[in-house]
Amino acid sequence: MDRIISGMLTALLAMVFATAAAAGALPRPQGPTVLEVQGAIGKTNAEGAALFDMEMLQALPVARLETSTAVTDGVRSFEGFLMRDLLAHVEASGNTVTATALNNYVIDFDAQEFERYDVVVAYRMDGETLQPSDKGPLWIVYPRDQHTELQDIRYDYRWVWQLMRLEIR
Ligand SMILES: Nc1nc2c(c(=O)[nH]1)N[C@H]1C(S)=C(S)[C@@H](COP(=O)(O)O)O[C@H]1N2
Ligand SMILES: [Mo]
Repeated sequence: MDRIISGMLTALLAMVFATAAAAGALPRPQGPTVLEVQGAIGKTNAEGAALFDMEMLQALPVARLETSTAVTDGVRSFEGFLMRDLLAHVEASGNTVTATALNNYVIDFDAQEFERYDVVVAYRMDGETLQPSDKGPLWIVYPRDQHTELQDIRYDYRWVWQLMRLEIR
């Protein structure tokens, strides 16, 4: 009898853990939140949102990009994560991504763009952590030198610096 009950308990616990995994709880950030993702996402760690501290963002696969920019001199070397990796990580399912920056700059992206191009959300430039006083802590950077069609004013305004929020619709 004891054995049957303990077997049932084990099965019940397994179901509870499987449900928690499927609901996709992300760990809570331990440090200050630097990025908030909201909207059509399958994984959250707060009410309707996925919050990330810098450590969580740096745990994503590291993406490196060498390119010139529209606002700095010469070729810069960026380090961060791919936008599409972040969107997959939170199980984003919308077609439009709205980015908001600390200075209240807001712009919409077609989510397909992040499949077509290796768009990087950078936290380092030339080995230095991006500071909020200079494009940081997060800067959306496009592989501008790798694709001539990205060397265009329509893309320059998508290089959102001081990124703080993404909303998926
Ligand atoms: N956070 C933030 N990112 C931004 C902007 C802004 O005002 N705030 N301006 C955009 C625009 S309109 C352009 S053309 C490029 C370059 O802006 P700049 O020429 O003012 O440096 O950055 C884009 N990213
Ligand atoms: Mo601009």
